[in-house]
Amino acid sequence: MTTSLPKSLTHAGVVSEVYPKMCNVLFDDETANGVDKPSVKKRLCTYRRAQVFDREAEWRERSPVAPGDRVMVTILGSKDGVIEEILPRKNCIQRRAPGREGKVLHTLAANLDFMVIVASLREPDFSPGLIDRFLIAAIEAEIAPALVINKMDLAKDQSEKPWQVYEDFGVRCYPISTQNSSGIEVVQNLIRGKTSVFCGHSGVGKTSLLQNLFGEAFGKIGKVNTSTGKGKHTTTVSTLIEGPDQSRFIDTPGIKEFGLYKIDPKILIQYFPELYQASQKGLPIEDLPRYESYLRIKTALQEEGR
Ligand SMILES: Nc1nc2c(ncn2[C@@H]2O[C@H](COP(=O)(O)OP(=O)(O)OP(=O)(O)O)[C@@H](O)[C@H]2O)c(=O)[nH]1
Ligand SMILES: [Mg+2]
Repeated sequence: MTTSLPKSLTHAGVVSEVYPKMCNVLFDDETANGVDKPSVKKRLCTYRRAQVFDREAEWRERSPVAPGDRVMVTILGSKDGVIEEILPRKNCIQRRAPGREGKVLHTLAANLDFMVIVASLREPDFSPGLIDRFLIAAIEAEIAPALVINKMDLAKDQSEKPWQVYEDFGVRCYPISTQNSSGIEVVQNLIRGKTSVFCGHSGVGKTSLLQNLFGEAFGKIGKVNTSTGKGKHTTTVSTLIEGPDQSRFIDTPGIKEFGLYKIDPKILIQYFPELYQASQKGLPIEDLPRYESYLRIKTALQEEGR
């Protein structure tokens, strides 16, 4: 939408956290508040739903803004603001909103350069199903992915490498431990100067990794349930944090399901590069490691009618 307000009253920023009907915005320029107003880096902003929703859209977004969205804000009072405009997204990661009927989307994060898929070797066990779905979403949104395997300190045997299949078809894989800081530096170099989203199951150590990379405490770190090996959904709101060298990180809450949308099951195989290549060469694909996962996702997409 276009705004009729004078340009000097609106200021550019990036959405850092989204709450029902409100979100926090980090401003590009802390001094943009005017001479008579105190300089505030972060403001809680409201959005006028009717103004920012696209009524024509087939799919409705659970919330019209997502962490990483670029917005124009009118400053109100000393601490608050109103979002006047959401700038077009370069890309985004979206899933079907869980527990919602109809065509409702949840945008996990927007305007990304990089996706760090975090898994753990154990506690919780390495789980390829969600990794496959995140990789599909990354290919679809044209965001470069990397797979970080945390909790390597829990390895019983150094040859344990459940991520081999991903490495074999070209995904960059980084075994690390936030507990003894091994492998952290490589990840740090990888994300320097970029906007990266950190995603994966609850309890794999996303927040621990970000605190380790960032060298600062923000957000909470939870315990993993010792009997089920599951995380406790400690991070509840996606949070964008500004780091050094203009890097930005988005910590996301651990998710249980990632319902893909708008992916045609007929061409799903193209999102599994090793299966696709084999099929193009007329080779059997049924024995390849990710074939079962491919079938499961294909069936789910067919049942959902996309
Ligand atoms: N052994 C071991 N434990 C770790 C490591 N990294 C994190 N943990 C532990 O794993 C648990 C979960 O860590 P979090 O950082 O809260 O995990 P998360 O992925 O942010 O979880 P959610 O916010 O629920 O999605 C905590 O008890 C951490 O101390 C590691 O490298 N090794
Ligand atoms: Mg967390």
